[in-house]
Amino acid sequence: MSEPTNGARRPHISIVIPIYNEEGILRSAVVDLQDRLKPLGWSYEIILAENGSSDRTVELAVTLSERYPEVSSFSIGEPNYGKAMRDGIGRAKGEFVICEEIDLCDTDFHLRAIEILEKREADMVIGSKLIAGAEDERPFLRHAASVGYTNLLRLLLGFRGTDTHGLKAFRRNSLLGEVEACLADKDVFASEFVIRAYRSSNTVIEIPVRVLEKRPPSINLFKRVPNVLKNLAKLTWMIRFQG
Ligand SMILES: Nc1nc2c(ncn2[C@@H]2O[C@H](COP(=O)(O)OP(=O)(O)OP(=O)(O)O)[C@@H](O)[C@H]2O)c(=O)[nH]1
Ligand SMILES: [Mg+2]
Repeated sequence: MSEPTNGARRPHISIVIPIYNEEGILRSAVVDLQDRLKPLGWSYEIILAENGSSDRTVELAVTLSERYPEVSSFSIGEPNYGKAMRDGIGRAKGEFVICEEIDLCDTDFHLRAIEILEKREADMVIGSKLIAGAEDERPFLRHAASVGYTNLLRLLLGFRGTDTHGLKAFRRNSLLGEVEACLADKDVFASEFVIRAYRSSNTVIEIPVRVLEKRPPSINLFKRVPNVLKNLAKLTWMIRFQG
């Protein structure tokens, strides 16, 4: 496992971005994100959490972390979204953590979520693409799959929200225990984390977001289904029967 390329600073806000085979948009997304963060005057870090890429993603992430003091990166073995997020959150030094996606980088969500967290109106804010007022501009099939997935979570696990895969922002100290308690990895980590947050003593709220991806996802929707269903069955077993 490689160490984060920048170590000493303690920023106020940590933005963790998992990346996998993102050579096409990585550089422009990180540069553009920093351009949009600059006027906000925040003290922040961007953590690029990579695993399993077979293209030039690692090389580009290292170059970005060498070039920009706010950016760091690490790489940990096989492709695994959940493991990358978990490790990225573990390395985050900010009081607030934002879980981003490289094809979204939604500073409008960052602003609204951090304001809510600063005012202590919630411990976790989720940007939902499925709640009233949201605009999901992904292809209809992906939207429908997300609605179906949320309904499954409601049915199997009593999930009370609308979107576990939305962008998230949270107070690190309040939620770190829930992150560490998560047993599911890969795609289902995001759902377990959110469901655990709802079941904990923390206040979780959703706000509507507009989702407009910069590129289609790297992994085909249908290829993800078997793994998601397997992990969902495991998650149901863990949460229903083992707490
Ligand atoms: N480190 C890591 N990052 C990943 C992996 N798979 C996807 N990502 C990253 O996770 C983010 C979201 O991935 P997408 O391919 O856009 O998937 P998506 O269907 O839009 O995501 P969800 O709707 O949140 O499930 C991007 O920043 C990807 O680079 C992985 O195996 N490892
Ligand atoms: Mg996406």
